[in-house]
Amino acid sequence: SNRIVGVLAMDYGTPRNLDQVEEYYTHIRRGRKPEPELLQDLIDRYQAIGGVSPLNKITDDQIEGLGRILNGNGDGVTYRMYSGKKHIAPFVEDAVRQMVEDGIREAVGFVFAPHYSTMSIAKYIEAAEKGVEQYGGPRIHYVRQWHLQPLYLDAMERRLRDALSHFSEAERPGVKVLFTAHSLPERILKMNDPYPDQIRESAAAIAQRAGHSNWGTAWQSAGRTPEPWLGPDILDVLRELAEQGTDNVVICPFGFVADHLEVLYDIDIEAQALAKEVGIKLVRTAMLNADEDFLRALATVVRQHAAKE
Ligand code: FEC
Repeated sequence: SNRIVGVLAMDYGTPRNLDQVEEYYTHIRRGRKPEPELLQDLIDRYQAIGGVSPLNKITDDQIEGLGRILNGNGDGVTYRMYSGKKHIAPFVEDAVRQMVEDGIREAVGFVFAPHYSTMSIAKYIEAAEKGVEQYGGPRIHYVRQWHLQPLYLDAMERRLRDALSHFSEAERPGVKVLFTAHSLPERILKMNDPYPDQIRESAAAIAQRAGHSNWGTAWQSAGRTPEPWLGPDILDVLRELAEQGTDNVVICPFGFVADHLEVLYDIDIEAQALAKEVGIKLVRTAMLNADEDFLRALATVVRQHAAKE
């Protein structure tokens, strides 16, 4: 058949160069310009990871690879890929407009983040629906979460086993595995947000697959705002583990899929520096990036949602 399905692949977005950091940060803060100190602090973090985040390139590679897999099995559907970013152009709304211009009538929308929150995934969906209203279509089926997709769990299990292999067999049962995701303002708890439960259940599933019972969860990268954020923060957990005599830790930042600032700086620079200071050997699991095993997980999710029509 000639069925054409648009695929709206949404991600956070990152500045393409240091000159774009202010405009990007202002968008994240919903139009409020950051104070000069906050801006400089963010520029310093980008500089510490080489001046620019690899996120744009990785997202492009993911979308290309996903399109190749989706269109490679001759299921009679042609999938057209669209990239929409949350905080930098091309924005989610721009991608929706492009779909309309291309004559796309039905689409699947998903976000490159596994867990659902009213303060994360729901915001992407709102942006897309704003575009749908403004430009007149298409009809979009949204993937709200994919944190328990079996191929995703397999892919994470593989990376967790690799990380654990950096420790001797004798050490391994004592290695504390910490699954981390982006913190959110604590007020999500009052809204009965599913995010904390989804973090817990997917962490449990991955730990179980890897046969590792010594694990916990922690939050990372809390925003620099006055309101309280979900804790415990990963840095506090590392300090506490060191005090209790734990020498070996694996951090699995499974709330993210790519090597970007929140991983390359917050874990690889900030958390590593603290680990060194308190005498912990810290290994991070590899990110999924554009690896085939991960893209197959996403392709499965997209096909399932496309079949809903
Ligand atoms: O450039 C890069 O490589 C980094 C990209 C990046 C990703 C990312 C993921 C998530 N965020 C989430 C929530 C928030 C909330 C605030 C917030 C602030 C920032 C700032 C930068 C930033 N985030 Fe982000 N986040 C990335 C980058 N994020 C830069 C601003 C400086 C700072 O506070 O550190 C707070 C907003 C406010 O101030 O009011 C809330 C969530 C995710 C994971 C899900 C997703 O990918 O969408 C949730 C990648």
